[in-house]
Amino acid sequence: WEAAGYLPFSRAKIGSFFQETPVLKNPFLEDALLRGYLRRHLPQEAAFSDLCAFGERVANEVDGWGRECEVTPPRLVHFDPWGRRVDHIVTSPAWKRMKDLSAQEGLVAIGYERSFGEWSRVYQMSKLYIFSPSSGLYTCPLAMTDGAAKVIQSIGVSWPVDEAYGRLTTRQPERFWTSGQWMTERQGGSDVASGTETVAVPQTDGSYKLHGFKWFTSATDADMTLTLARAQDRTGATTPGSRGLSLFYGEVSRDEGGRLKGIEVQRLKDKLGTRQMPTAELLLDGLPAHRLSEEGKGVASIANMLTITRIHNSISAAAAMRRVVQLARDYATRRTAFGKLLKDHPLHMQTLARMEVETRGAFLLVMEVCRLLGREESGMATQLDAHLLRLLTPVAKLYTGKQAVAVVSEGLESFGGQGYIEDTGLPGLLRDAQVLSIWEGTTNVLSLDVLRSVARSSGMVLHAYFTHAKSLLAGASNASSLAPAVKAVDGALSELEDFVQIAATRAPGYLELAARDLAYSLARIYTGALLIDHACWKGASSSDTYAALRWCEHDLCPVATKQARGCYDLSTAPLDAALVYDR
Ligand code: UCC
Ligand code: FAD
Repeated sequence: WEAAGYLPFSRAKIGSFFQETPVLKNPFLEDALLRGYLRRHLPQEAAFSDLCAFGERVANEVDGWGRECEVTPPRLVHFDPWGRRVDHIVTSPAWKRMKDLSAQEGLVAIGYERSFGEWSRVYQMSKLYIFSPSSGLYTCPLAMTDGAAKVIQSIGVSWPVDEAYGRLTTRQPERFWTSGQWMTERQGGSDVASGTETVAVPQTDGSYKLHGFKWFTSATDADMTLTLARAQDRTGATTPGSRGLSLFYGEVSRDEGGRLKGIEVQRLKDKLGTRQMPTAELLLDGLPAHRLSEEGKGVASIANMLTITRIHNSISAAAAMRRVVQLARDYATRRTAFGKLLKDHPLHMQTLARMEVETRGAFLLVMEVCRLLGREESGMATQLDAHLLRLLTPVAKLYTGKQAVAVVSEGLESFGGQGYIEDTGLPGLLRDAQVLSIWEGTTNVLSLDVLRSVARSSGMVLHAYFTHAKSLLAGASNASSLAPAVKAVDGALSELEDFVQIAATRAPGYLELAARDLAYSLARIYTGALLIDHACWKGASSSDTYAALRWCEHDLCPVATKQARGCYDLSTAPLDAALVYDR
């Protein structure tokens, strides 16, 4: 043996067995639900061939760039070699390629070209869904860019933002701009109304200069930004709270000496994830800006941006789940344990099937929001659609953000120890998922936004919800294979209606304590109805039916279960606090 050189672990030999790596295949061709959904709603050859070609490019080329972004994170160069302040955020070549690719592929433009009418948003978001986990987080600037274009469109594409609008929505890489969204200051990112200290000093030409400190600004290599500030009156006074906030547009540009105009980049954040992308603290020291909203209407005006970025967030969450499932199922065909492939262990398959069910639910919920957005933007939306869009946007964002962390975490475990190894690329998926429930409104803040949407519409958003969820079930009345799922959703809807009636008679604090469970209930029940509806479509598969049945085994209406246990009685609040601070 020794003479023949067969000793397997001697000197440079490290054994003869090497694990095959999981392979990323075309994410469009690998996704039965995505293709089924599009066959049902957007059966256009042009969309299919574009998504298929893009999927091929993502798997074979773009995914490598995404990895390059992760291992070559941005860095901040404060000074040039001669001591002049330059504040250059140096990004990787791959990050710059992502920008060009995004323009060429129309990843923002598609939403504004509207070539597929009311289904244009579904098409755009399908592309982003395929792209997101390979994008090196470039989906973050794209989300804000899309949000900024939406705000500009809603207030009117005219000076001083007409040029910007053209650049945000172009397909020409050399013209393409990205936008930032600078809302968070040191005093608070959720409570923007109290947290914003930035002042806008009026100039004689009608423009402003902004002075303040923005505590989190992502993708800070952007070309422009939308931001909030308090306009000073003639005496230099500002109005506190939400009523004092206005929306401003500013360009990120440099003077002839190469110095940023009116901005100092204090430092880049050292983050758990999203490391591919710069997130900076910015001192605004006289940033030239234009006011876009009426004075005091800043939050309401930036809400259009929040709607868009929250939808992008939900797409990224569903996409992260889909990616980890795709890789995990591939790995299960390659890895052997206890004498057989992982795919032949029923318990392992059960684990992956549960992840698949969560992923399918998230996908359908998010696509529903995209469908509604597309209807609104193409002038097709009914009042019911508008109410549903308002309610389901925060619901989808908060629910999928949490699901993504759970599913991706389970996904990492399905690779065993390799799931924990940095250069497999897998840990980055988990790190990046963790932010999805924090930025663009935390889970609690969005749960309260759900209550806001109910209050502002005098309950009409809930009326729309019940009406539409029931109509989704109606098509399944003859589908006996789905009967247990239909029964579960129907029963949960009744429980939810009862909850709403009882809650309406309680003190205001009651609903606040129930807000998170209410939002989860809205998400789970509606998703159940969507899965059932999809399983009833003539092109549906037996897996679509199975997924619906499995989803509906969840506690679909946790808010009713907990209400029955007295969880929201006001007496629980001091008990919760006492428990937390028990020493
Ligand atoms: O975190 C960020 C990350 C950037 C990266 C982007 C990534 C995207 C995904 C990428 C995937 C990879 S940017 C910062 C995000 N910040 C937030 O999301 C803030 C979270 N906080 C909230 O949402 C709060 O609820 C606030 C700030 C909206 C609360 O403000 P107020 O002023 O206290 O709230 P009010 O007084 O209730 O509302 C003021 C006005 C009202 O309208 P009017 O004045 O007409 O009565 C509300 O109806 O704003 C309106 N409004 C809304 N309208 C408030 N929220 C909404 C809404 N969601 N939709 C429509
Ligand atoms: P806080 O508001 O202090 O919240 C702390 C906790 O309190 C949370 O769990 C929250 O849910 C809870 N809470 C707060 N209020 C309530 C309430 N009323 N009831 C119950 N619970 C409550 N911001 C930007 O503007 N632009 C950006 O580009 C940007 N990029 C970011 C990038 C990264 C990587 C991260 C992590 C953040 C970024 N942010 C950005 C900031 C982000 O939007 C905020 O961090 C987020 O909105 C939360 O605000 P906060 O950090 O002030 O938390």
